[in-house]
Amino acid sequence: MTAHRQPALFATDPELAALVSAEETLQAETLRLIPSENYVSAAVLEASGTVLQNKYSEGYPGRRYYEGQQNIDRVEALAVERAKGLFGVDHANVQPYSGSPANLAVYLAFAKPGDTVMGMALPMGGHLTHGWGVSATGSWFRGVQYGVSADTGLIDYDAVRALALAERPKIIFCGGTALPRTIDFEAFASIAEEAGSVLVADVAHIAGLIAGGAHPSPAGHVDVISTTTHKTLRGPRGAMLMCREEHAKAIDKAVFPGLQGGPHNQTTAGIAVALHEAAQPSFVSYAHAVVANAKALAAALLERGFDLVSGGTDNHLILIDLTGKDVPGKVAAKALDRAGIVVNYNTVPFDPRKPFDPSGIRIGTPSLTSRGLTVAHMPVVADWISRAVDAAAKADEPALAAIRSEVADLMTAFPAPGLPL
Ligand code: DSN
Repeated sequence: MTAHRQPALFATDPELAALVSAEETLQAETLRLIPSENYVSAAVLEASGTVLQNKYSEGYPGRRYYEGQQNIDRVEALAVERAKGLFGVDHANVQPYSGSPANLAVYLAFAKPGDTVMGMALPMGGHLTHGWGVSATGSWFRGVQYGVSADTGLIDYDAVRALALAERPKIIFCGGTALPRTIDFEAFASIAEEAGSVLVADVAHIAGLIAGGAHPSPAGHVDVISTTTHKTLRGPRGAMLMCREEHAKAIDKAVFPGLQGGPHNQTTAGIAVALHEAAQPSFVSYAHAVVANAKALAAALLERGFDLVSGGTDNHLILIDLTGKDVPGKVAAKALDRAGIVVNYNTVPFDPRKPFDPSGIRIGTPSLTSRGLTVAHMPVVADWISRAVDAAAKADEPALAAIRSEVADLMTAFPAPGLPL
């Protein structure tokens, strides 16, 4: 029998262990282009799977409702200090379970049900929790939404200002999930100040780029920074809220006891390790390489006749509008998956198609950069995408299988962090 990476799990529950092994193989052999995914390091993986799992610790370091916090308090304090240092903020709360609960805590801290809140519309690149109708944030609050200009695919800051001044929202969210361009936090700050709104930067997608100096920081411009920890930041699945000192009490109270119970201490440990890694010089190189790869990939896709929302990218993310290719996003995404290239189908701004069957695919470079791929590989990646989309149009399964084999060959030469060789 071959040695197993999780021997105890394999002995206790071979059925589940086999699924974990299969996922390891899938992640190792495929080209993962989902821009919100990444590979955590072996150190983050180890920290996230420790006996810290066994401990309840409602409250905050030094102010808990359970005893036995000698080590847990220090773990959380370490994560908090590292977050403050890395992002240059007064206060950090590392307890939110993930991005949506983090954003809900922001609502709880600064608004009352029925209040007007403002964010980018989901089909324009925003997030569900920025006041979109099907989310609790769009049912319990009155969400007003901005978008991008139809001509440029860019945020029209004059239109955002006009909406904010007309609506005077309690909270304005900037940031989103499908924004290929730099967010102008200073412009949002001046709008929020004029409108009398609390400004929240949801930087979940770009937190690692900010930490590595490859995207301007919202620190000093916004009231609250909300982020997940598992995207470009390369930590475990969790979230953080960071803010000015004046908002610290409101944020902490909203997270606990307002919204959550005991923090997930094993995740806090993983976040602490990820923040330590993100403070190293190598992470600065990583963040800049993510952007360089995305720009090179965008250029290679444009050369191959793809239409990109906003014409390209400034960050880690590319939104491809497939309208001109006559292959809808979902068909393309599923064909790419069969070719070993993992993406997600996505609405594009002003999409005439439905969200579950939209016109676009969303890709990004955080994961491939973590594996060491460089700008020299991006024409190859663009070629695979182009060939796979053509194959999807012709239902050419052998062509997709051929790409899958080429992808696996290259990926085998670039092992992923945290995965078995
Ligand atoms: N699911 C995240 C993403 O893929 O962007 C947003 O919550």
